[in-house]
Amino acid sequence: QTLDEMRALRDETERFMLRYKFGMDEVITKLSILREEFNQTHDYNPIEHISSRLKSLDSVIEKMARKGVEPSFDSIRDTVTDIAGVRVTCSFVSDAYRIFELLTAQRDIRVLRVKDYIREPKPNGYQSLHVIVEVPVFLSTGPHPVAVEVQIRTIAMDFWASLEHKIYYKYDRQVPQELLDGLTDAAHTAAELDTRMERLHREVHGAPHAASAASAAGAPG
Ligand code: 0O2
Repeated sequence: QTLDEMRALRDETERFMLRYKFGMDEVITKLSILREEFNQTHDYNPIEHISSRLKSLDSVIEKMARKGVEPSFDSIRDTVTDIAGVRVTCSFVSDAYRIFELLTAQRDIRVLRVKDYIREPKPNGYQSLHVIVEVPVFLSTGPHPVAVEVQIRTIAMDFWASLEHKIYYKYDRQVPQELLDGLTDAAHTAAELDTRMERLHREVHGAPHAASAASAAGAPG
């Protein structure tokens, strides 16, 4: 490869990744607007915290290798749908579904995939509502659709997931069974806490019952 070809590949890679950052920024703006508007109009804040991360190129390549797919810009676009990731932490389960509905109902948002691990937790107890949305990013060359993974969860779910994630990496993915059992047990405790907090919240505010993503308007799968 010539030096010019290498430079061209580097530039194209940077452009490719930058689009995901822009997509992420669009989604964060949408969520921040909802959060601010809720605060102002309803004097209530369903969103506790919004965080985001762009997957590193190394992690993208590692994921492609794990999936056994030859990396190209097209194959990465189709295979790695969580290059841009936004995490929304809500107080209550009903808030998580509410944010999901409000975001996915927006006309420039296209829902590509929904995984409702709140309704159906993973065997280890992991709970979270995942939605991959496609959002248009307006560049000088015109609109470009970008996929962004949004993870919506409660504080209790987030607390559990962050500890589990740390343990998983501390043991290099080989966590002793006893610890795994302890984590699953803790996940059940977290879910129970969410149910109790939701009930108390409803008594105070008369908030609606928790729905599920499957019943939310316009959400496929
Ligand atoms: P990181 O380091 O958070 O980025 P896919 O992306 O479709 O190939 P998968 O597993 O089908 O992979 O997607 P899924 O189930 O929607 O999960 C993707 C992300 O959810 C993970 O990203 C984690 O952030 C989170 N997640 C899923 N399962 C667990 C779990 O058991 N524990 C914790 N703590 N987080 C989980 P990454 O890229 O794996 O990791």
